[in-house]
Amino acid sequence: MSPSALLIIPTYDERDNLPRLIEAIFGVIDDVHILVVDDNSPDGTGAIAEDIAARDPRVHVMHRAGKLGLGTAYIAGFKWALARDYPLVMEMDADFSHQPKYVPALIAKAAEADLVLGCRYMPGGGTEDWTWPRKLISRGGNLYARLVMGLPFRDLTGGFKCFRRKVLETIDLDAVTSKGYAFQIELTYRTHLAGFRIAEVPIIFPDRRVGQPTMSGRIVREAMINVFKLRLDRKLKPRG
Ligand SMILES: Nc1nc2c(ncn2[C@@H]2O[C@H](COP(=O)(O)OP(=O)(O)OP(=O)(O)O)[C@@H](O)[C@H]2O)c(=O)[nH]1
Ligand SMILES: [Mg+2]
Repeated sequence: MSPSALLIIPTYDERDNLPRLIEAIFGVIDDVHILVVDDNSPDGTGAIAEDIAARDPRVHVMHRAGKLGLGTAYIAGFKWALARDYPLVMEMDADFSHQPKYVPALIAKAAEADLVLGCRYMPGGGTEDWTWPRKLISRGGNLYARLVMGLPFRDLTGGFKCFRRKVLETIDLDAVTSKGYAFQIELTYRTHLAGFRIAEVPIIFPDRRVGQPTMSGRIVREAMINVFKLRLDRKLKPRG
């Protein structure tokens, strides 16, 4: 049987999370494939991923030369997926903030939508263990993106998503400009403008337990500016 979905997991220094994560994913769903996109993690995550892939044919690894950023890791993963026949392609973080137990729910919802967003800000969803500044940044970022972009979705900054391959074949992956926090917003914006159906499913999002946090003021500023630029981009106009 061919797998229903490819899960793309970008990694940078996730040696303590990755083996447990892959095991947990296959514990809830076994007919998916996983592509780890590792940016030459100094902690050796890439070699650990290779070990797992050598034992399990469902696991694949892409190695990149250095830390090139989350956005380009996903774009590279999408292209890898499109060169094969996965009907669904998912984005997932390695740090357990995206809980494996929700993978089947996102896949199931893709029966009726072209893009499914894991959503923290709807009934049944939420965040755990967040400090108030982090809550404020996330809530504010979502509100800002929603207003500036005119998008009717509740979680635009999350990165736990399931795309039908048609979406990735249609939107211009090489035109995606955002790298950090705004990358997720831009993908959803482009998907929406191309006329695809987008649905949300509730997720509880716990904070990372192991490893280094990456959020910084610079990332947030870049995101705010990028969202505004995208909205003004005349090449990006609603269809019809
Ligand atoms: N390949 C690759 N993966 C990355 C890069 N930066 C982050 N990641 C991975 O992308 C996922 C999301 O990054 P996180 O560090 O969890 O980002 P975050 O959730 O905004 O912040 P914290 O969880 O608070 O650290 C994780 O699996 C990281 O290992 C990168 O430059 N390249
Ligand atoms: Mg995280």
